Amino acid sequence: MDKHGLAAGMAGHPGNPDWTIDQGWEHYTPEDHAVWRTLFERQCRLLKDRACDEFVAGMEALPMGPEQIPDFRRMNEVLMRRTGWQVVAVPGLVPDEVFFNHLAHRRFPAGQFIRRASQLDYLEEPDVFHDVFGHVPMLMNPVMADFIQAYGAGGLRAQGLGALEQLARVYWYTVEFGLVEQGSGLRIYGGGIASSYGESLFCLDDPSPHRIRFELPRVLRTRYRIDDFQESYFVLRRIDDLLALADIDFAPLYQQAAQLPTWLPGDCLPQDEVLVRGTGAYHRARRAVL
Ligand code: HBI
Ligand code: FE
Repeated sequence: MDKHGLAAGMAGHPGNPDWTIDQGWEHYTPEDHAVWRTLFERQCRLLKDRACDEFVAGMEALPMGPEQIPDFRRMNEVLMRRTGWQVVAVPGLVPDEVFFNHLAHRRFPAGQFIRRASQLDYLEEPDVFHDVFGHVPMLMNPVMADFIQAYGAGGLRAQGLGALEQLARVYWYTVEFGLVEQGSGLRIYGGGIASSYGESLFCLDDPSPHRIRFELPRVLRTRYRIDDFQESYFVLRRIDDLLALADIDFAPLYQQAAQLPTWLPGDCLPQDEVLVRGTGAYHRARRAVL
């Protein structure tokens, strides 16, 4: 089981070693494009004052609109020119090794399928809306582009050190669920939030989650949720802070972190720079239900 709590390749191993498949853009049905349109229009309305400037700029520069699911061939022409990245289609989650290898070579594995109209808000595996709407606009930003490649290269090294779990936490609390200070408030840059209606509201508006300053040693030891909204969000001062992360040799930090206990997703520590202390009410209510 990988960190999504799923067996990678639920959609089936496509046969070739890097798990890529043809997007088969011509085979998307009108229903598929209609689901894309619904999700795209709803998220664009919601993200107006919530997404960070870099996300908005990336989106505006991409051939991506509500009409239809983007054709990766067209989108990659723009993306490649901007940051040297390309999106490759995969059937769903792929094994860690394959995932890190793609990222290290500036290939972003994107789910080829799109969710059903009946499951707009909950998704087991990243689909094309999560990956392309959620992640690609930030891949147009040179700092994020370098960071994710460094993350991929680091992942290949981390495997040798048995530190994948720690490194996955960094990805989770930045690329997936990261917030950044901008203007007079907090803004979204994580693709897992940007592609989620509920979490785009929850992470900024709900009194329940903590908003804590991103510190690498802290995040390396903080576990995360895969089944629900996050209990804490970690906040960068600016997107460029990711560059410093891309240059760090994580190895010594893994060693230190590995000797120490992990922290729970909802912990708020004395040494934390707490921007917003959450009430935790949302998750407490859910635990009561389970
Ligand atoms: N990790 N091992 C692995 N495999 C994936 O397919 C994968 C992942 N982490 C994150 C992730 N996919 C999704 O967030 C995609 O959006 C990239
Ligand atoms: Fe993702």
